[in-house]
Amino acid sequence: MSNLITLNEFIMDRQADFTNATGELSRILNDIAVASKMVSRDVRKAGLVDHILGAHGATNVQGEEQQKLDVVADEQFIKAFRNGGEVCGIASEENDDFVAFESETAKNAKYVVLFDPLDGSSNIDVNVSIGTIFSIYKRTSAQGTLATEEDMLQVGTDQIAAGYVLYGSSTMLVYTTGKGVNGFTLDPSIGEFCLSHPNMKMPETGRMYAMNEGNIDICNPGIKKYTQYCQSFENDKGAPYSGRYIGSLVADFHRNMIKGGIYIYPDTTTSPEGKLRLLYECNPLAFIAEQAGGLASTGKERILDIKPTRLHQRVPLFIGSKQMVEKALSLLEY
Ligand code: P6P
Repeated sequence: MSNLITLNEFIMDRQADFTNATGELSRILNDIAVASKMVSRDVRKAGLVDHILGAHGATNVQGEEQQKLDVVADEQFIKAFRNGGEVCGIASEENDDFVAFESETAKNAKYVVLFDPLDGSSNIDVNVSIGTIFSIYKRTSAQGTLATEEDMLQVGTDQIAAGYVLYGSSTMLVYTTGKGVNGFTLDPSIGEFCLSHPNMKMPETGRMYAMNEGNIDICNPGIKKYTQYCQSFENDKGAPYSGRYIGSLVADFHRNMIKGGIYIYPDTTTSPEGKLRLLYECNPLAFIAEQAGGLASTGKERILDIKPTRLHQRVPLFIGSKQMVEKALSLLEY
């Protein structure tokens, strides 16, 4: 037990990594950790407390029916950022517009956070892993003023930090501040996230591909060629890969971080921009993937290079082990 390192201890130890560190970012990461513990508690009892289960009735900006747990998680994170005093504004999948916090403390804060409070919510009722994804930027607007939409529409390479929480067989928080990727597992007996996966590296290759193959005939023909390559005996492994698609991006991405693999959600004839959102799904996971030695692309360009134009804009996503992403991209037909 003596080598137990809690998230809080780790963040404080690493504070020196940030030039002119004055603790704000550390406090934001801790605010995220506390909110994640609350969401984990609610997720773990989702099957029991019917006031959570079932559609909230409202639909979010994506036109998707909001599951009550989505809304609960969204409110949990917004409360943590509003009360934490280090964030001047947020953008979330569950909110049509961004939110600029109006207190004097918040208006003087330096950071904005973009997040998907509970990705994979369609899995809530079937008890499959779901996740939170977050991305932190320095504001571009002047301190002392309300946050602006421009603060939210920053290119992915300007992220200060990014991470995800996976509510799976255990609850894990994985994040980067641009100096590698580290994973923490929640120990419910002490209520602390503990360092369990130091310096995570995504294997250069793997044997698992994750894609909704129901889309195979309405996306780039090169993707069908790639899945056939994966399923053949003539591929780089001399044996078929395994298809593993959970339908929960964070769960599929985390498995690929550990075992190697690729996740593909392409543009299709019905969704010409793809399905996943650039700001609070693709950018944070792309930052983590690259920090761990992986790749993240739309098929045409690096995810992190895209200049956002809309809060909820969607992009195609090829993300995972370097060699697998490169192979998939090499087969695309334009
Ligand atoms: P489909 C969940 O809604 C999500 O955003 C990702 O977590 C997941 O990988 C994907 O969409 C599933 O989409 O179209 O395959 O059901």
